[in-house]
Amino acid sequence: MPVLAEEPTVSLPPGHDPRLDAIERKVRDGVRLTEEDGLALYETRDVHRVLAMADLVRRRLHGDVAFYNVNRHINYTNICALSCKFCAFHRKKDQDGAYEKSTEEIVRDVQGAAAAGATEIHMVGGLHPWLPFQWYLDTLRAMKAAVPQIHIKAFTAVELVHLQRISKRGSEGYEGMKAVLRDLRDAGLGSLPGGGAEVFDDRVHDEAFKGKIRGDHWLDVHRAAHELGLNSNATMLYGHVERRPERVRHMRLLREQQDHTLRGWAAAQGIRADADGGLVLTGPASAYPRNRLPMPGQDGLTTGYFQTIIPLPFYPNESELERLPAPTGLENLRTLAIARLMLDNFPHTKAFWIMQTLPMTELMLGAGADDVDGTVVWYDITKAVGEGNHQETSVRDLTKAIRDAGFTPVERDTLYRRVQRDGATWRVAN
Ligand code: V47
Repeated sequence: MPVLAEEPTVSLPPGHDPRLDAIERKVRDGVRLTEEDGLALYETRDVHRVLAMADLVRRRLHGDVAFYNVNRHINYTNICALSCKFCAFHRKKDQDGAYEKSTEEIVRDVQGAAAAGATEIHMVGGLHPWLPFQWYLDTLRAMKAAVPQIHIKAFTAVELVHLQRISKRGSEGYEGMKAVLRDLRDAGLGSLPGGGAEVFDDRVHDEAFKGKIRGDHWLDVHRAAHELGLNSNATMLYGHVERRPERVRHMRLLREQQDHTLRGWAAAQGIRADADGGLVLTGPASAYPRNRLPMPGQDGLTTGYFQTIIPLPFYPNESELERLPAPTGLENLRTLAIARLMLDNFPHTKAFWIMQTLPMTELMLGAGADDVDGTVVWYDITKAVGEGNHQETSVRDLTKAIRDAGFTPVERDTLYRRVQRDGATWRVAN
């Protein structure tokens, strides 16, 4: 008798994971999730239920709106005193491909961006070994003088610590950082991007980006910015040498800092903290008698705050960690959804389309993301698709992707205010 070939294994549907029942109740009731809950969301086979919970939260906050902006990234130099293992962007001074842009070139970029209708410049770079602090102030002033309306979101916490050092305020600690930020703000800095956070963990730090500031220092820089009224974002670079519990802890640390930052605002809004001082902004509507989310200019808002979490999947290509596999699409979706669920006091969750790709971004809009970032992009740091660094999409393509995913596109400025536009001319809507 012929031997029958073995039945191919069929992967069974995930079935019911009872751990998710209690988590879902918490999400529905607006009760904060623990780190253990966060890990359960990572471990469960029922990833679709995780995505659905994140979608519930996202719709409570933003309905079917998905935000995008018209922006331009400027990387003023790739010359960097550091050599982080995950980074394929940095160069040493005499290395092939090293560059630094002059203030004049940057101003031309800003003018070009404004002519194309950009509302925002996102400007970051390496830790340049000899540009003086004055160059940064002069460059910001020149950018603003050329296009006063443009919002400059610039300098990661890592660069800001470098600027503190070169401005000779390194020995002044936290107050020195505030003085640096005050000078930059007065020269035209509008907010801080979320880069340089990586994963807040000392083991991961020492293995993958030794030399960079540690997590507590990154958080201090953002706290100083918030105290000065500057808003900021936060990233999490995952899928390299970190483990899932370290990601969940990273989210918890960001959430705790935001609790402190928004305490005064929440009291003015009649929002009650939980027994541990946690401010959950993702619960049912009845818990928010006035505003659910902070917005610039609101009563009782005297500080800046974290606006959005941006989970960044690791791209191994050309980095020292090239041997590692990039995270899978499913892991990216799951991580985005968990960030939405854990960061219950962050107004926004961004699927940065440049790094997630546009098709994945469409899926992410139904899994917790409410923002896709910008259109006018010349992006140097990672390449998700194709060759070269010209990674631009038109408003038409971006809004089509948002609509195809079943959402309503809304243009925002850097501070998430709605934008009214007539060609390249724009203003913040009332
Ligand atoms: O800080 C570097 C990351 C970040 C790799 O605030 C890498 O709105 C993946 O922070 N694979 C810069 N990631 C990007 C960033 C950002 C992007 C979009 C919007 C905002 C915002 C911020 O890119 C770096 C680092 O964490 N990065 N190398 C890599 N190989």
